[in-house]
Amino acid sequence: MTSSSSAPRADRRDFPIAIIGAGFAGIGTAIQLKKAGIDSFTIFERAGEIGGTWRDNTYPGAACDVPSHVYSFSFEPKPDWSRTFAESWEIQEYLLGVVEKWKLREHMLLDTEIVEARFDEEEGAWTLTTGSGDTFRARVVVAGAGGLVDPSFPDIKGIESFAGEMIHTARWDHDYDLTGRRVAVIGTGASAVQVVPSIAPQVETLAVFQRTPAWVVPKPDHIYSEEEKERLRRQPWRLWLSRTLRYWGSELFGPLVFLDAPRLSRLGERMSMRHLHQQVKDPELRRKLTPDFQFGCKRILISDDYWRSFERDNVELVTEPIEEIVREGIRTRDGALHEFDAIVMATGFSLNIATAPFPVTGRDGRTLDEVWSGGAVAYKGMTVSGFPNWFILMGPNTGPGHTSVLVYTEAQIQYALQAIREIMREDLRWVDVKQEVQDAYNAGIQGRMKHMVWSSGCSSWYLSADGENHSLYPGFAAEYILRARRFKPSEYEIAR
Ligand code: N01
Repeated sequence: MTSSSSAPRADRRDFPIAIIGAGFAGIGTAIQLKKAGIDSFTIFERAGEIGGTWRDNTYPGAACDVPSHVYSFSFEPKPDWSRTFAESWEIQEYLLGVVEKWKLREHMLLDTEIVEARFDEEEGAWTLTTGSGDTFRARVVVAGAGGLVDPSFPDIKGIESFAGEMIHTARWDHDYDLTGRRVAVIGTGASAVQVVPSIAPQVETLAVFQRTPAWVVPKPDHIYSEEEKERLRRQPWRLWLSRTLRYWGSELFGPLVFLDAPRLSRLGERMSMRHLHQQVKDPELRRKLTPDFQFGCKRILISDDYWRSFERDNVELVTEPIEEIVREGIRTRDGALHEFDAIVMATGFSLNIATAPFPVTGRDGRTLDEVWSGGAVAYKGMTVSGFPNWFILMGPNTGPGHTSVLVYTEAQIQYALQAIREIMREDLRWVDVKQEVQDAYNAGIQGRMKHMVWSSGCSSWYLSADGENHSLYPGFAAEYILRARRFKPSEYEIAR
């Protein structure tokens, strides 16, 4: 950093690299840079601790709905996960352990938010400005700021007038005790299916406000015994096999989840309906919980205890639309007032994939938000024409609907690493993806979208206001990995 005295050693080197964000993406990049012998990087993290999603989402029941043997770094396998679908705290512990092991803290500036980035073509460097006004010069930026970060509060009339406790799932208030309280949960997405069954036994009453029911499938969870963990520790091939089988298993079933193929979707719908029948006895309740959109159009949820929660005497499903939030609670459109001590917002996140994380100014003074005003687009989800030496992780059209996001992230890290090596080896000033290369790639991606189930007519956070999908990758993870496996200088404009 040119002005801060607390800068780590990275800025004394002649090839400073900035990593933005200390979640899975940023930590994975740092490890791979270290492995490649490149030490001149700094990780900027706006929060006071590493972990991203797994630091922020600590609501009761928070867990990953992807098995941990694949939802972990392939290069940092962990044989002793306590269960198939690890809880949030265990994933956070894993990340903390990895950070210690690779001594990444000495590269890290916590509580340091980047608020602006500006590229200098002559110098071939980015100037990053922090919230406190310090500046940092980086030859390359790897942006791993995350896609689902900032909690989204719904635009409900009177939301500020509620006199009780309002908690968002992604910013859980652990000091507030829900025991014996009258609680509402708004939302029925991936966070809600975890928090509802976890708090239901503790609260006096729980009302779940559902706008759209979701397809829910069984969760094949399993607690690993000490013997199993020991076997995985002693015989690493077992862990590798478990990861490999889970990865290819999700690829095999991928089309059921992402293709707009009604016959395939019906298989999923039947499985989910069977699950619903096993969990809920009341036919009227089942009707209310049954989605009317195609399987996979919105994110498929995995739970063995969400639907079952509605069988409890203290849990109610409210399908009447919310009219307004008032001092005492929630008024529904039929005029009924539902009184609560606390409202839990399980209403998701602003989609940070689709916008620049902060003002980013590239060549010719153009900003990323201007360039993305018609929708976020990046070559292979990573590089944007006009923004040289800037690599995005978990960027546009790289989210999976069917498998671990980390397999995509690892491919992106390798791509960025190849580019960094090329820039260093050839002493390049900058590399900037050619506009025509990016356009052709994006045309292919958007062309395939019409065959994807996400475009089959439901509304979801996957889609932008104009109905385009700039979030998910329309295909198999293996195909994305193949496409991202090589950084090709010929696809880039190069300045020496
Ligand atoms: O949020 P969501 P989430 N009135 O946006 C409802 C990841 N994740 O936090 O469907 C009433 O999915 C909204 O209703 P509708 C995962 O990628 C991963 O649950 O729009 N309701 C919906 O039901 C996931 O997709 C894990 O009609 C309102 C809910 O709020 C993403 O995070 C775990 C409303 C929001 O659902 C987001 O999941 C958890 C209103 N005004 C999350 N506004 C893993 O296990 C919104 N809703 C990896």
